[in-house]
Amino acid sequence: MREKLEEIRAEAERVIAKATDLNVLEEARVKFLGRKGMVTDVLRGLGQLSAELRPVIGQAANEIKTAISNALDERKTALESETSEQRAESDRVDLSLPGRRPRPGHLHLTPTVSNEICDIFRELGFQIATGPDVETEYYNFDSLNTPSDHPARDSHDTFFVKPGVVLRTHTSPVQMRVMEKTQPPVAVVVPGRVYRVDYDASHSPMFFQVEGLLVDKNVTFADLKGTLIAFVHRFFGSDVKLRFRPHFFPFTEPSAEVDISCTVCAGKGCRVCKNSGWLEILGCGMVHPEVFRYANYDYETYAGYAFGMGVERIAMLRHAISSISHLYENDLRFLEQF
Ligand code: 2U9
Repeated sequence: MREKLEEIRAEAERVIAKATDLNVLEEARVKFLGRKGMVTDVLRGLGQLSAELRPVIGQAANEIKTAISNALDERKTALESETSEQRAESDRVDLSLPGRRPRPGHLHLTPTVSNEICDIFRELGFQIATGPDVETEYYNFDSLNTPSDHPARDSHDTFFVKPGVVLRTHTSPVQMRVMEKTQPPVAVVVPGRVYRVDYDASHSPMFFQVEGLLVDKNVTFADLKGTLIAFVHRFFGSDVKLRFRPHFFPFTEPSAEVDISCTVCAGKGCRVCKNSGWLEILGCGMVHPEVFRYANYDYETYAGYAFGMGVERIAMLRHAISSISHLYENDLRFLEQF
């Protein structure tokens, strides 16, 4: 019996010393000291021993039980400190590593260009005005001298929200609302989204415009030219030439379209300007007397000029961007260039 106990002790010591994790150690405790364990087995059999042997073997079995229990506790403590050391090592923060710099975001090219345009006109004395994207036909067309049979008012060109209500096709209704509330002198630029049923390489159904309006006494076409020349020279450079071509808009008379000498070939002729040497950048004109009548302005006393430009078009010309879709696809490899 004694020998059997010594064998159990030796095996227990071996198993405990080899245990590399706490689960193996728990299995060893069950195997040797558990309810059906090897030492418990010996203690349970003590009753069958002679009266002389019983206390001797009983004492030896209890000593071995204590020894195995102590060995299990020691090994458990050792394993626990090993795993916490390992964890400390794997969690160690290397303070000497360079930090990860977050990439800063920035404004998209279109609002950047819109802000630049507005800033130039602000320096020239204009104020910024804004208004609703959803407009009445009255403000978008009628008050701007656009007759009800004008092709622009067709549902093939204009998005109708419901009869009499449209997505504005230009920011001009904002100028009309400003005139209704303010007496001259008025000098405003109006940035904002506009909507037209139009979609190809140079047109998007929603795009950004900046329009301007100035009304005062003694305003002439020469003032309009001077302002636009100053704007173009500030935005594109002072060596850029301008050309005013007669045009027609219902809300201005006379009206003109403005071309600049090609920013790519300086007027020599290239693919971008289709060999003409010129690029169309905006429209303008003197405010039509009928528009003043709608605004309750005295057209005998006051005169005014107005202009309008598409922001994406200006951005595309400045950066030689071939398709407006680049400005709407949100590909960071494209956008990060600006
Ligand atoms: C009022 C009176 C007159 C605004 C004007 C243009 C000329 C013009 C186009 C340029 C390219 C629109 O984005 S585009 O398609 N605009 O050519 N806009 S004059 O005239 C006004 C506006 C408001 C009360």
